Order: sequence, then C-alpha cells, then structure tokens
Amino acid sequence: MTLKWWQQSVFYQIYPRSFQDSNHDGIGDLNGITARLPYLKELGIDAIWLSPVFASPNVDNGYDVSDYCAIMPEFGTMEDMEELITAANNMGIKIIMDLVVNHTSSEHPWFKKALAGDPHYKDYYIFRSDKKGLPNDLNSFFGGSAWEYVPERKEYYFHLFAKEQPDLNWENPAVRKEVWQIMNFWLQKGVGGFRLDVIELIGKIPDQKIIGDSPLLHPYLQEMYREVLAEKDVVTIGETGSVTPLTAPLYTDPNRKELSMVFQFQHMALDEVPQTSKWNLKKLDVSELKTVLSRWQTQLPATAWNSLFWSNHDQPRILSRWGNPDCYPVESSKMLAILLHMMKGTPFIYQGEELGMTNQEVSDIKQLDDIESINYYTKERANNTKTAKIWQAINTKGRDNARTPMQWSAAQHAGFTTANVTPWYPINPNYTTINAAACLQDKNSIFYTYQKLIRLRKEQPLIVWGDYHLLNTAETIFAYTRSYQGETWLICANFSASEQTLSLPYTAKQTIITNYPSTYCKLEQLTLRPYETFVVKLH
Ligand code: ISL
Ligand code: CA
Repeated sequence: MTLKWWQQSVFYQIYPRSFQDSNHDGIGDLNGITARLPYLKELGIDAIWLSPVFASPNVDNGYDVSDYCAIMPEFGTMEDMEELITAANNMGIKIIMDLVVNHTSSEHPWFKKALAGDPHYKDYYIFRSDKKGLPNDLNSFFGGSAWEYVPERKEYYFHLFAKEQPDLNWENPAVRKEVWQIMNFWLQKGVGGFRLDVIELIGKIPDQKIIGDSPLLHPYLQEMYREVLAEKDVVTIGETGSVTPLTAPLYTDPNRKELSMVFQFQHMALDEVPQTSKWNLKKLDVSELKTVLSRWQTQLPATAWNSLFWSNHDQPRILSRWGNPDCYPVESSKMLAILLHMMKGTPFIYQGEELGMTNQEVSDIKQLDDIESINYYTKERANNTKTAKIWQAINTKGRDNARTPMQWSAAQHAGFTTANVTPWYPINPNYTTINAAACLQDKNSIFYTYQKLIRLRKEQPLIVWGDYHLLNTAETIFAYTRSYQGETWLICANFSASEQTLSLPYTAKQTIITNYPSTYCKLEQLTLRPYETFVVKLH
C-alpha cells in the first residue's frame, strides 16, 4: 500500500467557540486559533478538524448552518479564515472543515423559501402532507418526533436532529449539486479536506423508515468523489455512527472511490446499557473495551481505514470517563493516550485532552448550553425522574462537559479571554492547576507524552502498519503487540487504580515510552503500579 499523508498523521479537533478568544467578547474565534498555531506545532499535529465555523443561529452550536460560504460573525470574517488557512498551511498544518450537510439550519435561505412555498426549494427538504396525520413514528435523535408540523402549509417536514435542523432531500440532484459547489468553494480556499457530519444518514428514505445503511448512501458518496474529490489529495472523514469493521470498507475501499476513513463509535457505547440510550449509565467493563477496540484492529480489511479517538465535542472528557482524575490524573491520562496512539488508524486528539482537562459538574438547568442535555432534562422532569439521577447522567455523559473553554494558563479566565468579560461558557475551576502553561513547563506532563506519541508515529512505520495481536491477560490489564517487518513491540497497560502482578514470557530490548519513570527488561515477573503503562521493543 502506498502511504497517504493522513495515514501517518495525527489530527487535533478544535471547538472554535471554546478554544481562544482574541477580541475580548468571551467567545473563541478564528484569530484566536491562528494565534495558537505555534502551540499546535509544538504538539506536533498535522491537521486540525475545525468544528463548524459557518454562519449559524447556533441552536446546535454551529451544526445548524445558515450559510455554508460565510463565516459566523462571532468567529470573524472570511479574511480571518483565509489567514488561518494560509498560516496553518505555512506551518504544515492542514485545516479540515466540518461539513454539516445532512441538514441545514431552519434559518437557511433555502428553507425559508421552502416554507414560503417555493416549489424548487421545497424539494430541497422533505415535506409530507398532513392528510393522514403524522407521516410515521420516526423519532429525532434529540427527542420527540422527527416530523415537525407547519400549520400554514398543512404539512410536516422531516428533521433527524432539532426541529431547527431540517434534513436536506439528497434524492434531489439539485441538492447534491449545491453540496458539491460548497465543497469546491472551500477546497479552492486551500483546506485539506472535510469531516462529514452524520454522513451515513444522507441516504435516508423516510417513507420506508430507512435512515442509515440505505441503498442510496454509497451512490451519493461515489458521486461526491467524482464531482469533487477525484484527483485531489484531500482527506474525507465520515462520521459513521453505526459502522462496523465489516461495513467500513464500503466507505473507504480505495477502489470504490468514496471516503478516506470512517469514525466508528462502538467503544463509545460501552458505558451505556445496551440498546437503550446514552443516558442509561453502566460501568465500563475493561474486557469489553479490549474486545471492541481489538475487533477494529484485527477484523478491519486492508482496504479500510479507521480513526482512533477517545473524545470529541459530543462526548464527555476521557480522563473523567475512563481515567482517574482524582487520584491518578497524569498516570491515567498517559495510559489512555499510549493505549490508543499505539494502535493502527489515524488518531484524533480533542482540544484539552493533551492537558488532562476534565468534565465540569453542573446542577442547575441554567448551567446547560447543549440542546441535547436540555431536551433530556426537560423530558425526564416531565416523567418525574429524580433530579439526582438526571444530573448524574448529564454530569457523566452530557456534551457540555467537553465544551468548557480551553485552559491555557492560571491567569484569570484561564487565558481563554481577557479579564473583563464573562466567557460564553464557565471555565472549569481546576484551570489554576490544569492548564497549557503548566504542562509546557513540566517535562513529565501529559502534553509531552502526546508530543512523543505523535513523533513516534512519524518515525515508526510499525505504528502505522504493524499487525495487532491482543494478549490474553487479566481483565484490567490491556496488553497487545504490534509487529512489522520482523520487529515486535509490546504495549502493556494496567487499566486500574490497584497494583497488578503479571508474567509475560518476554525480555524487552528497548523501552520506547512509559508513564512512570522506568525502563523494562525481563517481563516474567511484573508488578504494575496504578495505571502503569509501557511500550517496549521485544525484537
Ligand atoms: O452527540 C451524540 C450523542 O450524544 C450523537 O448522537 C451525535 O448526535 C451524533 O454523533 C451526530 O453528531 C453530529 O451531528 C449532530 C451534532 O449535534 C453533533 O455535534 C455532531 O457531531 C447534528 O449535526
Ligand atoms: Ca471572540
């Protein structure tokens, strides 16, 4: 296989609203990102997945776009965006746009014209008559029916997310053409590719209650390739919530000419009661995590490419989720980083993960910003669910957890914004100790573990290509090998806060990276300290 740049790269996700404010209004912006590029260069990342920066009324924080070719004024201007792209490209960092084209905002001019009865634009969306009542019982991911009634039109329209996010009708070729034009607009500006929001949903056939895995989906993606991507060295990352190792090649087999890689979510469901909802909490069983992640390492055909991630703007902070923020914040953060970054696939770091940022506990509806959490709270209160249970779920899984502003320093407002304004969302009070300035000063910080992991991936084809093999160990030990061209590395992690003994029939030749200051040689008799993790070369 010839190496593609994105197979050896590490991506970094920026949630612009919470990254860096540059003009003292308490809201992160594009110039703030440009100013922080040297920090990202120091970390060593190759590309930035920029969560949406397009014009938007922000019902779902930018995932409801009202103009795909304009910048949200709070974030800056098109010139600021062009400057960011140029400055990043000059540093060897690619900007990846977040393309949200399963739906638009209800404020998009297309939808407004549709509501006004313009037949051309009505066919951009999915309208159905009210003659027989609700068209069917499909629900929205954010709660309630997926059909919203428009009394003036005596019709319903379809929305898989908020009612302010009407779904586009991809069956209409005019819609697809609009999307290809938007993509070309951004490619001409020099971006390095796209993260495609909920792309598996675009093939939906609502009347047949088909949402994902539709027969229409892949032909659309092939058309996208023909019309936009062919002959261009850009990356496309499909957000594919229900993809499995067996369906991944349908998206990423180069011969099919669709996308570069998928984002799978199977490991993200392991702390939920199966087949219920994200709010139905269950303790993580480490052996299940081993099974799921290993399946993606071993069952993915050579024609497919996967991404690796612990966090994003929709997930809680990984340190709070599966690490140990109270007793072993540094050790457990590094354990998680090493475990993931030694796997095959393209790693994505979510802003602040490299600092050990944590969830922020809230207990008042006024403290919530995320539409999903607000809807959940409202619904459960109406059902008389105990508030303690609701807050436990929101504090464990709510999306606001990952959206608190970036903690740059111990200065007021964590250096995210200047002293005299209130940040758009409260800063986690632990910023006085958990922040980038402190990490950069401490050569043993989590930041430098990420920096080293990123560098290793560029230097070692074994990390990019090596075969993966899970070792059979006690439940809370996660150990695997990677082998490539006669060389084998062992990755071994104590995924628990207690000491664990372990015997492995190997001798290490070289210690590559660890989270305790140790070197390793004979591995027959090991006592692993809490979260102790090491990578060694065996032969
Ligand atoms: O956030 C989720 C669960 O808490 C997911 O179900 C999420 O809605 C799903 O992964 C799709 O996410 C993407 O599209 C949404 C947007 O709200 C998310 O922020 C985005 O990542 C609609 O555009
Ligand atoms: Ca600002």
